[in-house]
This record gives sequence, structure tokens and C-alpha cells, in this order.
Amino acid sequence: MRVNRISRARRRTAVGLSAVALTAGVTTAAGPAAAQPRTAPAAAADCSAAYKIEQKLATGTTWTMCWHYESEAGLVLENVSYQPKGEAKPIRVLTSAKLAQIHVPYDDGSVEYDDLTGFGFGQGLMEMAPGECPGGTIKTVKVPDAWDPEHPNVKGLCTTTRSRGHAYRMQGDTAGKVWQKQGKDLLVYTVNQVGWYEYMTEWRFQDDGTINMNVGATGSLSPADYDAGDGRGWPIGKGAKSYATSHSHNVFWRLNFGLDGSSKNKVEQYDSVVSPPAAGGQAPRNKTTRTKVTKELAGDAKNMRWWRVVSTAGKNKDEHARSYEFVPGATSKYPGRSFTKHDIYFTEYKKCEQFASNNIRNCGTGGGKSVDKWVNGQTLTHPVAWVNVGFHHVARDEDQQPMPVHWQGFSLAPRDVTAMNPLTPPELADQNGQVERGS
Ligand SMILES: [Cu+2]
Repeated sequence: MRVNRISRARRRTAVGLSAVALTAGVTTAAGPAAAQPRTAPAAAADCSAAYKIEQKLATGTTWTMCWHYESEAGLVLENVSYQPKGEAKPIRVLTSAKLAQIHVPYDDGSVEYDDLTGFGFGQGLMEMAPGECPGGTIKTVKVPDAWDPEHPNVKGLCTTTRSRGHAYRMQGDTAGKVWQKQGKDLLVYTVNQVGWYEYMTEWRFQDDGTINMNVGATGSLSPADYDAGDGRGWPIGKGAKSYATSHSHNVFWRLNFGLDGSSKNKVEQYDSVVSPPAAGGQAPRNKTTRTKVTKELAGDAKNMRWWRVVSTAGKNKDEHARSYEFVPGATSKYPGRSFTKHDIYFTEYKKCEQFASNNIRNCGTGGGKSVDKWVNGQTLTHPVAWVNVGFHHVARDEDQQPMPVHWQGFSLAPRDVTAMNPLTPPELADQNGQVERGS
């Protein structure tokens, strides 16, 4: 029965793929045509209007980026820049950002999928109805290697804005008024169908400089998959007959940083160790240490551990080096494969290294097919970050029908990108560092 699931859900894609495979050499060698003109690093908006996303949010922050669309990875964002109202020019954050794989292994060991490079994620771009992009614009995307060559154009890229509630609030003892602001976000998203699933790939750019990357899975559980009788599934129909096999969705993102327009970024890891109160002390103590990550790293999340990517090209007005910090989301790390064993990888940039597993680009003999193989001791001068977020999907009755979106992802938070809160009202602009009193 589960074989049926695969055939039903995935065969359609697999058949399509074999047709595509005939031209795979061409595809791989040339790359998506749209990608070519925009790979060179340059100023803020080095793309034509059709491939540019620029949004000034109501709070005064502008996000700018270029996009293109690849046959496997789907949406790719490039030259992502952030300009809060107090900055004279855009601050480059990322040279490129995209999904790097969705790896889906089933708990009974029967199958595993590489949805991006093996099962037509990019080709499965879905047309969105206007109501799915409230207040925004749905751009038309030309899908390379479209299943139906007659219809490669899909209205499938939504850009819109959304309120997120309080950006801050301050009243305090003496303010005499409430300082508060409602935050606004730019949202950029696509929906890609793979088998019975529909994946939403959402990029959320906040007016305070935070970037959130999330993948949401919705659509349907595979109707042919209701047969897990080996204790590795969950009954989702009447009684105890229809068992949906449990599985994982291991999502990888690939982030090519370009802080302040330079690829020469540094990576740092921070760890904190809490120890008991000192003799006569009142409370436990906590010591935070920095470790410079100078060589490629396969990193494991740990309590009170975090990483940041630091600019070598720019400082904020306080003379602090700009950086972006990884803020992990909830994850269930899947230890079954070498490439899913770690939460984050930092590798030295290499053009052929594009997908976290089943990398279809040619890295040569012994070049490795997955991100873990690319952590091999090279010095990091141009780091690329790969973030792995896993979700163990044990189906539940509520998963039908349609299946509610289940999200997984993480954030990048600015750390010293601006000298103060980028949304600070002018009246409070002097409250930086040790505040002078009674002047
Ligand atoms: Cu699932």
C-alpha cells in the first residue's frame, strides 16, 4: 500500500522528472537563465523592475531585494538589503538566500525523499488566488523546465505586508506617556506542490531588521498511506484502521551572507556556562565566552549556545561591527543521515555546493553530494550558512482535511546593525548607552 502512496503521490513527479532528466545536463551546466545576470555582487538594486522587490514599511524601514526562480530550489532571493529610517543607504545583509533541501524520511524505513532535487519542488509552483495574498501583489513566475512547457508562467509569488503587533512599548516611571509602535513586516512567499503536500515558503522581513524564514506544510496526507500497521503510525480515520505513517520533514536553508556588501564575513559561536553562587554570593553566575569559528564547522545546538555572522566591512554609528545572529526555531533533529546530524553548517563558499543533500551540481570526483561532506577543514573567508530544522510529523485526526499548515523555521536577528533600536522615536534618540541625567 505504501508503495501505492509513493506511486500516487510521487510517481507523477518522477515520470515528469525522467523526461526532464534527458535535458538535465543542459539545465545543470547552464543553470537557470534568470540566475545569470544577478549573481555578481553589486549595488542595492541591480535587477530589472520585474525581478525587484522593494517595500517601504509604514514605520519607515525599507527592504530591497532581487528574486529569481530556479527549477529545483524554487524562489531565490538575492542582494537583500535593509534600510531603517536613520540610515543614509541600504545595508546589505544577504547575497543570496534560498531553500537547500526538504528531506522527508519515513519512520518505517521504506522511503525517503529529497523534495527539491528529486521530486520537482520547483516545478510544482502553484498559482495563487488573489485572496491568498491579501493587500499584496502576485507576481508571475516563469518556471524553468515546467511540467507543461505550454504553460510555464505561474502567478505564484506573493509580496505583501502584515502587522505583527507591538514592536515596542515603554512607559516607565517618568516617561509621562506611552511610547509604543506597531510593527510591520514585508512578506514574500510561494506555494510549491510535491506529491500530496503543498509547501509554503515564507520569508518575513520585519521593520526592525529581523528576517524570519519558515516553511509550512499543508495540502493532504497521502490517502494511500493509511496502512502503517507496525506501530510507526497514527490512526486518523474511524477506529483503528487507517494508520498514517509517521515521517520527518528536514528543511535546509542556504544563506550566502554579504554583510555590508562584502562576502568576507566572520563567524562566531557563543556559549554560556552557569555555575553555583560563589562563596557568600547571592545567586548563580553565568559566564559567556566567544569562540571564533575560523574553519568550516558542523555545529550542534545546545542550551545557551548561539552563532552570529559578523561584518568585516561595516560598523554601526557606535563603532560596533555589524552582525546577524541565528535565532533557532523549534526543531526535531533527525539523526538518520550524515547531513541531518547537525543543526547548522558553515562552509567556505563553493559554487557547486547548492543543495544540502542529493546535490545535483557537479562538484567533481570525491566532491561529495551533501553538506556534511563539505565541512572538511577549509578556512572560512566567505562563509555560507546551512540551517537544518526538522519536524517529526506524527499525523493526528486534525490533519484532514485539508491538513492545517505546520510551520518550521528560524530567524536572523540584527545584532549591532544599527546603534539603537531602528524604530526609536526621535525624542528618545539621545538615550544611547549611559543616559545622562539631569542635564
Ligand atoms: Cu508531514
